[in-house]
Amino acid sequence: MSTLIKNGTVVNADRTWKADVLIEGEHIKAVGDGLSGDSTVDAEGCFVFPGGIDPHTHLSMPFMGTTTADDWESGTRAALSGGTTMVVDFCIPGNGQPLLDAWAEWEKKSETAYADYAYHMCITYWNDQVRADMGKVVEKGVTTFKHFMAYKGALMVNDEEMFASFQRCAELGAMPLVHAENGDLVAALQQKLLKDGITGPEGHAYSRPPSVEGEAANRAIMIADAAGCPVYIVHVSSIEAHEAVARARANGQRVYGEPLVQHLTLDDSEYANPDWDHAAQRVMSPPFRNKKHQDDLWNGLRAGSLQVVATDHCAFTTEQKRFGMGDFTKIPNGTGGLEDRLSVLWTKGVETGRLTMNEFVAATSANIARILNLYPRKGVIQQGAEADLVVWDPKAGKTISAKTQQSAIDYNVFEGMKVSATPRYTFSRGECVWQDGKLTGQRGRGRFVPRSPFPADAQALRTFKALTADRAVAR
Ligand code: DUC
Ligand code: ZN
Ligand code: ZN
Ligand code: ZN
Repeated sequence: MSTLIKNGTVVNADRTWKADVLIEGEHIKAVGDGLSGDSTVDAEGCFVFPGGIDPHTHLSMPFMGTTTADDWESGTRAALSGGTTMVVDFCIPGNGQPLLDAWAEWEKKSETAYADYAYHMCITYWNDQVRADMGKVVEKGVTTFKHFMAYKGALMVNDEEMFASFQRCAELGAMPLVHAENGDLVAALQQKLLKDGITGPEGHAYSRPPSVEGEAANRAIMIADAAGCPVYIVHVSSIEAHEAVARARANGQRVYGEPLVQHLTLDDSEYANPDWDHAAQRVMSPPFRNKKHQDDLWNGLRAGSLQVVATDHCAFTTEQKRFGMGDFTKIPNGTGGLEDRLSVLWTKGVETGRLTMNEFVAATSANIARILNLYPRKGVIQQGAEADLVVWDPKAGKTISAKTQQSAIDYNVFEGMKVSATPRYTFSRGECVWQDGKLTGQRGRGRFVPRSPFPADAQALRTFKALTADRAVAR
């Protein structure tokens, strides 16, 4: 059974051209002219690009005394509706829980997925068992390990633990990811603000200034340098954190930076909204920043010092947010965005001239596939790749609204935003799973995508000794 996507313009990260795409089974069989298939899909007036990959989601995640409202079913449905065909979710062991037990829980939860998925494993405490289990996790196909430098008393790890884990990553050909905020400073600032009588959502932003993020990003990057491994900084939201990433890259360190679509398009004036619910719905960490920081993140995407755009989709209902009424430190941290990432980035990035279409594809799919070692299975439209693709209609605009969204929550942080483009069709491994505003794929069809360790030349050869010698010369 084959399908021909006809009359569209193919957009990859490296080029744009008029071509038809032939899908056979789960893969792309050919890209070009003069092809024929058993059935035809019309892409006239549309762009055809690789399905979005969101490298940062939290579906059904227990957090801050509750559980995120989007589960694997509503979350991946939301993803497909917006042209995202794969998510990478964070598997988070509870305190002292063995990594493989947490994996089993995540495996069970992800059985309902509509879209393909992978995991990052979180390192939330350290001992010999964790060290050994990291090897098993890599064997099972997860080669990225996340570390929280914030959430003191819960998920946070200290420098010693991080350094041990980073060295283990170097050994395994794995890559650490880091939530970069200085958790000690955040905790101290929270107490100070509460003592001063600041209890509303604006306190959340005051307690997590850019310096808190910049310090942690620099520290994580230096620790990675000492350990001889690459590092990926999640949700880079500030000039300070971006500078740390850019400086390390200029020094030859393999460091990646991931801004979120929310930080690129929404700013800290949201926390000044007198409606408590409105402000609390936008509480996430790091918090939204001002326009100066936003401009800087856009510049980074263009310049290549930041490589990918994610959502950190971590959705809580208004009712859940209200746990923090009277004490902002108890507002569950997180916002949605999974279904709107492509439309918002297209409208605010491509339509405004800030990004080319190719840069858009790089940031939403190709670069993510490369950095996470999924390429060219995912992230590109070419012969042999899996047929994860979007037929993108640049004239099918809509106004974002919670009333029409797939996500299970009762609001949308982009509410009222007019976006200029949406998917006409979304294909996942050759199957049309979303068509003209309707879900056509089956629940549970999503598959786990295992990943291999990173190639030896990427890091195993960069031993600590060689690295320090190189760097001494370079300076
Ligand atoms: N930030 C959030 O806002 N939510 C989940 C975890 C995080 O780091
Ligand atoms: Zn985080
Ligand atoms: Zn996150
Ligand atoms: Zn395949």
